[in-house]
This record gives sequence, structure tokens and C-alpha cells, in this order.
Amino acid sequence: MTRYCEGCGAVLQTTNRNIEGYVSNLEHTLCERCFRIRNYNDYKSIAKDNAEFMALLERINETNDLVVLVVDLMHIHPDIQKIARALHNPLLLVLTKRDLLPRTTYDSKLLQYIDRFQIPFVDKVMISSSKNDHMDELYEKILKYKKSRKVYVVGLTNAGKSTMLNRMIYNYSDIKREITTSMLPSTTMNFITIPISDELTFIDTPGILDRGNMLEYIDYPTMKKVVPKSEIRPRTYQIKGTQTHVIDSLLRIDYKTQNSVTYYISNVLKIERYYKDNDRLQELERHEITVGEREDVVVSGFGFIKIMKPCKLTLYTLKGVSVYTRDSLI
Ligand SMILES: Nc1nc2c(ncn2[C@@H]2O[C@H](COP(=O)(O)OP(=O)(O)OP(=O)(O)O)[C@@H](O)[C@H]2O)c(=O)[nH]1
Ligand SMILES: [Mg+2]
Repeated sequence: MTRYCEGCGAVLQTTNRNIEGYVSNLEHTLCERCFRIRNYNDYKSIAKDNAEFMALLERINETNDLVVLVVDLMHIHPDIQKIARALHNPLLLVLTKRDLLPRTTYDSKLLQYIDRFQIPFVDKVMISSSKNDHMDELYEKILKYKKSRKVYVVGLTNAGKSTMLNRMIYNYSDIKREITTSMLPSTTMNFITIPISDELTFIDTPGILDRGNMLEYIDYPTMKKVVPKSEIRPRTYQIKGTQTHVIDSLLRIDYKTQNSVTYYISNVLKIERYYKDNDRLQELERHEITVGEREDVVVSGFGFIKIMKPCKLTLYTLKGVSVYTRDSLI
């Protein structure tokens, strides 16, 4: 009989330690990887490919069940359109990790921001799973819009799907169960069925991969610094003439013209400023970026920088990390 890991949904197997679902003994309910994440913070990356993910979406698309699309507010990625286009199901939007953005930002502004993707959501909710904020509102909306017993939870990898579901399990069911969550992308490996009540069963899914995410390229101690844990204190700098900003060994930006720039990144990251030429981090991958009116520069998995005036800048970061501009979020 096929058995599945309770933490990540992988099929349990005893043959290959380097692929998903490995256990030394089939009596175990958690795979070795989940066990190590939970007990030792030992993160082993097992990436799925997106073809597999799209095949899972096709299975959801064959149903008419409600789909909850979870979007990380720190990481609103254009790929959510790809997910929405692949599904004909009713879609409920959940914007999560609200606790990380400044309290002074209007919720309505954040909710409206998503309208530019022109996805016909049945409704939208903004939550913080960490703080247990707006979970009752979300639960009521799920009960209101669900078409059958099953409700699927989808989104990009690392969006916070499993953390949200752990809250749901704890708040609204009697079951004693925890899905594995982690800072590392691709934690959930397969569909995981979570019966909450006779009327409601959630199905957690692996997230669509986001290849350019910085978290794929850094070690655990660095990840702990980069992933914000509390409300971000925006840091604003006035640029007069030329200025270089260097953040750890991860990012360098050369500004060339007068501007005002605000960083939305983890509070523990130090921003060093240089007013004279220097060659720090120039060995990293170079991006020449043209910033338009009221735009952010997004460094995937790291954070974003709000730039007041249109300009050209040079940015250096780890090879493979995706960098792009978008309309200002805040
Ligand atoms: N600050 C904050 N962090 C959160 C919140 N929800 C999730 N996280 C963090 O986000 C990271 C990813 O969470 P997961 O629940 O594992 O994400 P996922 O969408 O299930 O990811 P995959 O299984 O890889 O697709 C973890 O480090 C969580 O602690 C939240 O509301 N606030
Ligand atoms: Mg997950």
C-alpha cells in the first residue's frame, strides 16, 4: 500500500535518500527530510519541476471546487496570472504575511494593488497566519464560497499556504496534525488532504517554483537574516549625485542621480553607504535597470526598493536571482 508523508505529502520510500519521501523504515509517518526540518532546521532542497506543478493544477481544473490562491505580500509575483489562467474554478484571493508590511500602510491600498492582474476573484482577504489575524473572516468566506466539501490551496512556493492551513487546523478542527513549513522553497511535495469537518476538507499543494528566488541560492544562516520576522521598518535615503549602497554580500546598487529611495527588507540587514568609487561586490551578476515613474525595484526573495523618481541604476546581486521593476506597492 502506498503511504504518504504527513508533513509534505511525498510518497514514502526506502530506496533513495536523495529524493523525496525517503524513510529508513516504512512505519514512520514523517519522511526524513520533514523530520530534519522540524528537529534540526536542516533544510534540504528538493526542487520539483513546474511541469509537475502544472499537471497538479490540471487535476484541480477538472473539478469545480473552490480554490484559495495564496499570495505573499512581500512577493507579489506576476506568475499568479499563470496559475489563475490554468484554472476555471472559483478563486478566492488570500494576501498573506500582512504582519511584515508597515501597519501605517492602508489595507485597502494593498488589496486594490492586486486588481492590476485582472483576475476575477470571487473575493479577497488579507491575513497574517503568524499573528492569527483575519482568520475568522477567511474561514467564513471559504464556507460561503465553497462549491463542495473540497477546497484546494494553491500559490507560489513559500507563499505561506501550509502555515495558513496549520492555523486553520488549530483554530477550526479537533485534529492533531501539523504540515511541515519552512523558509526554504518547495517544502510541500504533493497534495495533502486535511479533513477539517464533515463539510470541509482542505487540500494543500506544492507551490509553483520561482526560479529566481534568492532563498534558492543562500545558506541557512544567511536565510535567517534575509527572511523578515517582524514588521519591516522602511529605511529611506536621499541620494544627491552618486551613491553606492551595499547590503551584506548580497546586493550592491549604484545610484547616479538625485533621488529618494526606500528599502523594504529585513530589519537586521545592514545598509552600508559609499560616496566614493569602490569595487565591492562587483563580481556579482550585474543588472542595468531603468526605473519608471513611481516604481519599485524587486529583488526576488530579498525585498523591494521604492524609488521616487525615474532613473537608471546598476544593481549587482547573486547569479540567478531575478530582479525586476513594478508599480510601487506602498
Ligand atoms: N511573517 C510571516 N511569515 C509567514 C506567514 N505565513 C507563512 N510565513 C513564513 O513563510 C515561510 C513559508 O511558509 P510555508 O507555509 O512553508 O509556505 P508554502 O506556501 O506552504 O510553501 P511550499 O510548501 O514550499 O509551497 C515560512 O518561513 C513561514 O514561517 C505570515 O503570516 N507571516
Ligand atoms: Mg507548503
